[in-house]
Amino acid sequence: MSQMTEIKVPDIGDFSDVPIIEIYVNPGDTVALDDALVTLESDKATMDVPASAAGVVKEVLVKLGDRVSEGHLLIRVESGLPAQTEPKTAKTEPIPADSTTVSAPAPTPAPVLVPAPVAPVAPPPPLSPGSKVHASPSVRAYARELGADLSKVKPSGPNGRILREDVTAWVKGVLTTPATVGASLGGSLDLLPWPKVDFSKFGEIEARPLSRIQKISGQNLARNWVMIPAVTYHEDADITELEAFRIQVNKENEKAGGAKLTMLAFLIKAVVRALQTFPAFNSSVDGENLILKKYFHIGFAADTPNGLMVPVIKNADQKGIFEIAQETGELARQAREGTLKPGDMQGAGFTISSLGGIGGTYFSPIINAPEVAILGVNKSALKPVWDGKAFQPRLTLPLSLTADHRVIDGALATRFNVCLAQLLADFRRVTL
Ligand code: CAO
Repeated sequence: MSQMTEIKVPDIGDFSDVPIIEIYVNPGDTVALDDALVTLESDKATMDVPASAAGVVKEVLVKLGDRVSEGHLLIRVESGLPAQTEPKTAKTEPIPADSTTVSAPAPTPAPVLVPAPVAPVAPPPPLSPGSKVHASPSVRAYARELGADLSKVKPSGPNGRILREDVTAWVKGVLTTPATVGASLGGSLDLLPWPKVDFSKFGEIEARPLSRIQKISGQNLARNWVMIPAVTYHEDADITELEAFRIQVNKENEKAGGAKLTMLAFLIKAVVRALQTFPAFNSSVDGENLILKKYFHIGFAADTPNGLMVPVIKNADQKGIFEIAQETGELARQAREGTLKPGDMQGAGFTISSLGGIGGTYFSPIINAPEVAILGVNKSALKPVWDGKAFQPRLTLPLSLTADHRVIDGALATRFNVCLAQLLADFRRVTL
């Protein structure tokens, strides 16, 4: 048999004449026990009045802005369930008047609205000093659940109140804004807009549109720079013997009209060997998992007239150095001519960026996500190296390894560099 329950304002302590600032139900709505029906707000706290019976809302007897006190009839609910004789106390939440944080709700329902020190259930998002956020406890709880910073949410409710939909809209906005993708919802980057300068005020200028490749790689690089906690580790490899060997083989091959060995091809082969020793460098972060790749696809940065491209040598572990040299040359040519196929730029597990043909000493390459490391190489140079008795001229190759610190710490990165330098110093080790 159905029964009508009258839901009234419960005991709200010393307060009276408190305005209703939100009404969550309309006639015909079904409510469950303890669902928030209305929110009251005094100058010190907000409070949800919960449903003391489950059922269908028959009448809403108040409207926004009405002032109510204990015992004021709010809503009639029809239900088959027996009504609770004693209405539950309201859920209260103090409003921080001038604090710098949004307070969490009191851990146990307090019958009064007086703000009490409360233990936050989660680290509260910061508010700018002096600011005041108007939101009901349920909306605050919803925001906390999503990690939304209420001080950043644009309110659309009466008197500047933040509604549940406002929080949802803010979260959606954060998720679809490229600059903040991946940043924690509560800690978006909050960057200043890009400076707008009229350069022509200072002298003659020419506006040249960025190429398509520059735009695409620019977005990737910016994301990788911002999202990866990356550290660059430097090492010098003694390539005196390796370079002598390369020159000797190339001379022999020149006579026979064969292909030319490049330092990049040796580097790819040595890197594959180092990756086999340190599998974490051939991995990707995927949510809670680290994906370790059993294949060895090595990307290499190619400088093209239209911008940077990264072709990939697939299964480099199964290829000889001549084959790798020939393939890098061919892919670099295609990159420069703009004829690379998409498949030729996919699947890399590790990337090498060689500036050795140009110069430089060291640099900090940016990791090509979702990879976790990249090796930068500059121009080899003869350097005096102390052998215990005298300085010897040694051909030294500067290596710059950037690694994702979430996966690779400094000790591991340095071990990788030392291993790579040993492989290059004595290439016979590659076969061990
Ligand atoms: N030290 C000294 N000399 C080197 C060297 C090194 N580390 N690496 C290459 N060289 C020499 C080569 O031996 C070659 O000389 P020879 O013609 O006398 O043999 C000359 O430099 C030119 O080499 P290369 O750069 O044309 O060829 P490569 O195989 O070394 O590199 C490629 C190919 C595609 C990596 C290169 O052409 C390229 O595009 N590099 C730029 C990569 C880049 O832009 N990285 C930055 C990314 S972040 O902005």
